[in-house]
Amino acid sequence: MRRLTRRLALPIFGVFWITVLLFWVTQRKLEAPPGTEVQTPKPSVQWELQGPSPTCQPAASAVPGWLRASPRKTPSDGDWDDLWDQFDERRYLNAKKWRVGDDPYKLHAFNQRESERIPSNRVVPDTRHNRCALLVYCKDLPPTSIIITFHNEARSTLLRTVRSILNRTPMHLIQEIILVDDFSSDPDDCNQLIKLPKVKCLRNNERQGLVRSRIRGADIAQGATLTFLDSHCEVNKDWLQPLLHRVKEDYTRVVCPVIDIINLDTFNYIESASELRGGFDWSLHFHWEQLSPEQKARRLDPTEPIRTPVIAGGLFVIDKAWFDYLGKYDTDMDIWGGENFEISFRVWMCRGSLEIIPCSRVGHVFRKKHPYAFPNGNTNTYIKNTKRTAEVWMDDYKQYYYAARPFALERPFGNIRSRVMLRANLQCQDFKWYLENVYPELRIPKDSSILKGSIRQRHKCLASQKQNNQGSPNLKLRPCVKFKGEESKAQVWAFTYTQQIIQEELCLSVVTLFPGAPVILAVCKNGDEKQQWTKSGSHIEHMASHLCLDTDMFGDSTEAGTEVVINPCESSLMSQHWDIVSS
Ligand SMILES: [Mn+2]
Repeated sequence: MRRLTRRLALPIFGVFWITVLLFWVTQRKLEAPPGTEVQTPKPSVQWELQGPSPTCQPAASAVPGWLRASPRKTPSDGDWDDLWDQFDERRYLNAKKWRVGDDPYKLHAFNQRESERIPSNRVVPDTRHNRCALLVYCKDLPPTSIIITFHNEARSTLLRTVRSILNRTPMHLIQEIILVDDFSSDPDDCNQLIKLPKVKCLRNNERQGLVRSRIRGADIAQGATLTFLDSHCEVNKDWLQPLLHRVKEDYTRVVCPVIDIINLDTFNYIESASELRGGFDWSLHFHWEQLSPEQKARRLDPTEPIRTPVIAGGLFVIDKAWFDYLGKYDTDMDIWGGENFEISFRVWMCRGSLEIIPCSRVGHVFRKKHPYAFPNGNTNTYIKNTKRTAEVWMDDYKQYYYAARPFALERPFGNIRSRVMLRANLQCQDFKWYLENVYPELRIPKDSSILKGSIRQRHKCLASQKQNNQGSPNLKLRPCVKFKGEESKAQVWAFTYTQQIIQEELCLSVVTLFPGAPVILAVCKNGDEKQQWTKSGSHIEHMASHLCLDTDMFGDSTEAGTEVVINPCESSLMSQHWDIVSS
């Protein structure tokens, strides 16, 4: 008996140990924090330089804990169904419906009829890379305050934005949805939506513009992070978790989704390229740009975040305390435009970073024009906002901004003292650092000189002439005027280092590259060969066509019959002889 026990003891002991070992291993696997399973970016050189390694542990905040809002209790699934039932969607939409015979593009610059035909809870294709579905995010992400500002948004698109959020976001991640109605004509556009779960409505008593409206929303937000969205969006599957995850790891990151395209005619949801980032030229004009071949080669994992020099501005997540600490926004910026450069430069230069997260996708209706009026005109507002950005953040490099936008020089831009002080208090890097470390691809022009003055043919001057209720002004030869005022403004031109001939935001351009083609005024577009000119002797040569700026007389040879064209260069022709008299 004793021998048997002794013989069995060894195997029993072995089995016992294997069981204990197995138990221990499985327990460890279950207990492992979710962050360790997250597919982290391959440590390329750039990534190693940026921020701490991904974990679910938040980095220490710049702001004391008591300043941070504590998340509130969220309603249960039962409450949530009741809330939905209280909202009469059909009644909300029908009150403002497109009517047969009206132009469906008139009010919103997109196809209102099509937008209304599409259900508010439609399914959109999952446009993420298939590896995104494998990622695991922190389970204890804090709820966010979603802030949507709008001015006379179509009810159908506004509602679809909100419903897509409620349908495709885990409820516990939404602290609240704050709609900021920037003085729309009908307060009910916003007010009726507070019957939806989590939705709050703030209304401005006068038009404030995007920046001040967003700050108003941010100031009442109770979430630890702020999620800014546009009012004509549809969020895609699991859009929020990857954004909140990145901010939780490091609160200095400001993160954006990839912006898919909702077609403005058909409202089709279209996947956009994911390997893009935000770029700009010296006129502070935003564009999307491809990653360079080297950057693409370094990306081993398509789910890796993309560092971006600037954000498009409409959609992003930022830590609330970090947003406040960094000085929110420049409240003297009006309506829309340019604020994205200001916040982008500020975040980078004051020790934060900007990222596009490929696994987060949000659709947006891209329009060709603004459907609403700017009280001071579209260009004036854009120039004021970008000029404030250049003056506060670009140091001596602002000369290239002025060289690209010569007419911004004499524009009023308000007082910037508080923003300059903010930059000093935050002890931010200078713009040279930004160019070297964040956007080395932006080339610094060799020349920033501006030649400004009138373009004369004998005693006549090249002048723009506004047309009644039409887009771009005409080009004419007019008697030269010296005194100040609208008339003389129409005769001032600037030759820039980009080879453009500019007046305000418009450039001398040609319709075609053939002899006799009319010369017109068109919105300046960097690198557009139709807009590039060079002065050679007394000629002004169009570079792409090698034709010369000329005038043709039609009919009665009066001023009204003069047309500005391009023709084969001939040195003897007086109609091709131009003098530039600087002012
Ligand atoms: Mn938009």
